[in-house]
Amino acid sequence: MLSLILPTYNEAENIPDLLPKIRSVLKGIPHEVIIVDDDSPDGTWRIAQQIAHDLGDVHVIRRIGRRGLSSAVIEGFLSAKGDVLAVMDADGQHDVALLTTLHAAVAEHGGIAIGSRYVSGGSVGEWDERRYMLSRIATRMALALCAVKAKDPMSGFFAVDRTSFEEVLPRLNPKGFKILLDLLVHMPKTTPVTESPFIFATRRHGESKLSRRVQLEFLEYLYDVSFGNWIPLTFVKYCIVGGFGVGVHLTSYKLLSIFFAHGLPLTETGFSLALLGAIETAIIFNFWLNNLWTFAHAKLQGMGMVKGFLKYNLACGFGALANYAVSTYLYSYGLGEITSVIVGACAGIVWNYTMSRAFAWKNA
Ligand SMILES: Nc1nc2c(ncn2[C@@H]2O[C@H](COP(=O)(O)OP(=O)(O)OP(=O)(O)O)[C@@H](O)[C@H]2O)c(=O)[nH]1
Ligand SMILES: [Mg+2]
Repeated sequence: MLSLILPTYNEAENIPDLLPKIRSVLKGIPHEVIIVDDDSPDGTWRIAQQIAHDLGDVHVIRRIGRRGLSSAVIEGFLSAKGDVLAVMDADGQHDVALLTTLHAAVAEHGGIAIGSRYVSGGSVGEWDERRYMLSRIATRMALALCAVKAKDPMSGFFAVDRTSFEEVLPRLNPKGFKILLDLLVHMPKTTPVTESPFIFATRRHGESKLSRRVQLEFLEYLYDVSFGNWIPLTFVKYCIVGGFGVGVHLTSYKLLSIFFAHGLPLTETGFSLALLGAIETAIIFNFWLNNLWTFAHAKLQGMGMVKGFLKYNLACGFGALANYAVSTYLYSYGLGEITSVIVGACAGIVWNYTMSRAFAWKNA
């Protein structure tokens, strides 16, 4: 049996056209279609549920408060009954007719069968030069990590046999947008792969979800797979935020020191006040960016965010103390004003990271 997963986010206009085409192509093959929708604001899930009501072989999973293409596909695979699991975009870009080829290839050889834009006969259709180049670069970078090689490891159109999927499941990373890549990274080298060409059509209705954020997540994924076991991605992101935080710290220090100097040379009290103000400004900035980016997967909201911010302040209190003590010590011993501020700021970062993980974003 073939289980076809259609991940959807705002595809209300595309789903009604797509399902009859799938049914007609798959009429000779026992199959089910599972639509995994992330509570689309355009009500894709409602339309899908209406269609599923009339068709026994269509199921809908409506996920609340969740987003993510890879995790949607994994969830679909997990609830599927078939021995061949397939996935296809729901926006009309993938050639429905290829489904029978992908199914036959997996049923016959096992492993994985890919609808490929980069084998002879396939193409990316009407992409502009920029998107084509970006895709080629990303594909090259991704291929370096794949245990199982394929011409189009970033395709969203493929089928895999259930046993191969289940073997690799515990190692998969549900965070990204590219589930095929993740499978190829983690599957054994000997896994059979077939690639069949198709021409990537233009989206029928609605908007792409391939945002800059998704592109950034792709780079994060590459880092995570390559070096994440040695230096966790969250620590790298925390340091990058910390780097920007030092910039915020210095800028606010400079502005506050001008304010407290009143046009005269800065006193030690003035230095301390400007420093304390700058430290708190940097703490607020760092909390905001860490919550938005570093720990986006465990993002704090509402009251949770207020509590998290208080804990973060508390946790950073010791870091701030180290920062303050080092800066004022160096300044009082005659080191340059800005050098003292920078060295002090760096002294707090590692402490702050450890404390943030322990207190504010415990679930990260
Ligand atoms: N459930 C779920 N589906 C998603 C999510 N993001 C994208 N999708 C679906 O995944 C499929 C691929 O997304 P697209 O935005 O079409 O990505 P793309 O095909 O690489 O980009 P375009 O060529 O611009 O369409 C579509 O069916 C989307 O509706 C998500 O967060 N959750
Ligand atoms: Mg698409």
